[in-house]
Amino acid sequence: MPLPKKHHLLSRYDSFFKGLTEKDRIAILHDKDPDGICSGVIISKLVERLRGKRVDLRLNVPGSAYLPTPEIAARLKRRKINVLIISDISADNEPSFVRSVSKFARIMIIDHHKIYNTFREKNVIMIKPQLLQDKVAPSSYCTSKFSYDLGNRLCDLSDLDWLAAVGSIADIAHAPWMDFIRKVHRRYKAPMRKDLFTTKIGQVATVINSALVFSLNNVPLAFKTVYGSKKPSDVLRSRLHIFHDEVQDELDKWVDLLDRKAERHPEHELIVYYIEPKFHIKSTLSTILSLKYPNTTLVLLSPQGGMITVSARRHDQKVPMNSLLECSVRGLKGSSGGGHIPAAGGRFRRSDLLRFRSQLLDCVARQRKSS
Ligand SMILES: [Mn+2]
Repeated sequence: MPLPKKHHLLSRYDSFFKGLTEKDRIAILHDKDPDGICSGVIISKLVERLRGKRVDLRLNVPGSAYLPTPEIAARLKRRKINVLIISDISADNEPSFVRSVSKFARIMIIDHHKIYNTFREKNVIMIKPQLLQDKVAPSSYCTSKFSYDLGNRLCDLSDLDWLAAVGSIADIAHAPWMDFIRKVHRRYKAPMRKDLFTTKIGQVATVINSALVFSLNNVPLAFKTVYGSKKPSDVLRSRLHIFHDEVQDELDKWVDLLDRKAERHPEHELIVYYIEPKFHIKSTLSTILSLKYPNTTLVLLSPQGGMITVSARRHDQKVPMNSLLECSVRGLKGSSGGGHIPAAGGRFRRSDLLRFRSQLLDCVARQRKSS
């Protein structure tokens, strides 16, 4: 474990969790991908084990947005929440949300995205891997593994090791943790394979992901299923798996269509791919494609209501996808963009598609020149 033994941030983390009582009204707000689900469950189990009572409220950001909204703040207030734990969401990118909730609740942000803001409020704690150590890049220290390592210092979470492994595989954040991943595979009698997504542990990531991609209405079901599962096969045998085949067919279809439909810019090592898929497969599809084209910048676009959402991937990390998207949506009204170096996401209005495309080409050219 690369975490330091002593650190002022760790002591703040410890007192936050040790100070929770059954009288507190605790909410968990987690991201709606496998790492968000697994880390949300790990943290909620930590809360349950420490205070002898489950979290009072589970939430995710609705729709295609990933940052928390004023409606969520209002809902927390209505439900008399006085402790909010946020997992796998860079809530510091929405400081007004954090500040407004901090008026009535203590806040703990556990996340591994880029740092966008820091907080002076005494009742706001933000913990990210890069604030504690520099051995492992934040994008390779997924929130599930991070919250597992953090929580294990306070009470025994070793029965949740498989969730930390699932999150790491799902986020392509396994590389620094191969000893741990091998150990987890041995413990659950799952043979290791080169493609980790095909092992029994990796399949858990795929099954959770397919259910979420099929419909975001499955987020509560996914959380509940994982919370109630003692081992990987419990998830694989659960109702969650019924979404898998249909989503897989749709993914295969768009992988095959790339050759015919995508826009290629070999001089920029760039592929722009506009898709209109049946399910929300864009992020998963870009992850699959980034493993297939590791030395190419992949930008996938798809319409969602009046907006277009973007996924950007670059497996060899030669171009930082978070800054690339931040740059490409600059000045576009109602837009957002950011994330990790190898993987980022964003959105902008449909009417700005051409402007986004030309800004993207400018930004790629500029970033490649400067690197
Ligand atoms: Mn994550």
